[in-house]
Amino acid sequence: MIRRRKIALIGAGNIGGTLALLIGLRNIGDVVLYDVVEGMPQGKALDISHLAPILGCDFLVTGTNDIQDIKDADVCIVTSGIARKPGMSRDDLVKTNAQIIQSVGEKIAEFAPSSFVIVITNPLDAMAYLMYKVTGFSKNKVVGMAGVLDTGRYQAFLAEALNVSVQSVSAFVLGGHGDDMVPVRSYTTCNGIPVGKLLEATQLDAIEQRVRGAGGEVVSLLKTGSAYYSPAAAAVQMVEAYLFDQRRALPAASYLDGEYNIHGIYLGVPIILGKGGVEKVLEIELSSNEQEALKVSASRVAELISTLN
Ligand code: TXD
Repeated sequence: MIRRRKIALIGAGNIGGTLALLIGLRNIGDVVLYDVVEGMPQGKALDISHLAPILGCDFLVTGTNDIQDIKDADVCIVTSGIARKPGMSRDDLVKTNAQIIQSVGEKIAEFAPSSFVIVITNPLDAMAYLMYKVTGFSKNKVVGMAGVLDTGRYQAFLAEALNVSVQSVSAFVLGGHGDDMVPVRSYTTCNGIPVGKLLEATQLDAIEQRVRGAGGEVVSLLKTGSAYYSPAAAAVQMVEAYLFDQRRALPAASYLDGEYNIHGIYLGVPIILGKGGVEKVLEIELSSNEQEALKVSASRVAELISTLN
């Protein structure tokens, strides 16, 4: 029987609302927008449903304050939680957001037990780990979105410096979604040409530092919250890889069970994403600096996760 795909957006704030729009525009599936704020998801859904005829996209979008409406979703994208304000680190969100993720995870397990879960809520790696633990889902069905976003930032800055199309830059950012994330220069190219052959090392250092701080740069400019257009776009890339079984290679926060000599945490690594969720974690050779940086990032994530237990 042909069944329309159902995507539950848990959190209908800045990212959730943008996700509903992008999913509709790209005809990925039907959307249920859920939030605890009375009426807000319903208002956003109604508004988006009015654009469907204008732009010719046939999809159903509904808003709700009843979590049971996520029932039998194929994908759950979780943005529920508070966002950073200027002066806050992602880690400052852990106490509040952990409680929210705990309750949301229990509901996902109850109402959407076969769904693929993409966590966006910060601090990302710790929240993805908590979601994995709370839902009891297999490790390949719970993933965190950050690497695609951080890689997009790296690509954008490099394309600007090289004065080339963003489509000519292939980049990689691994590690935790924090100030110690790891832009992997040794695998970053402009149409196959290693960026180290096109830009000075000092220029690349500055770009990579800007990537690490890009989230904070947006927060300090917006003053009222954090980035949402690019995070939503990054999650859309992951939803499409899963629902369309693209077997796409991309960086995402995944459960490590010995890969990269790291055990028992979520961390941004290269994966293959397809209909089975995280089909495979790709273990790639890193330079000694990159290996060390990944280890440092992993220890920071592990430290934050230890505060959850
Ligand atoms: O790359 C990444 N992973 C990050 C993630 C990129 C940018 C933003 N990052 C984080 O995503 C950010 O730090 C937040 O933790 C989340 C969501 O960011 P967003 O900008 O969408 O925050 P909003 O606009 O505050 O939306 C959060 C919504 C808001 O409407 C709340 O009412 C709702 O979450 N909320 C809940 N929804 C459902 N269930 C519960 N319990 C709940 N609590 C709050």
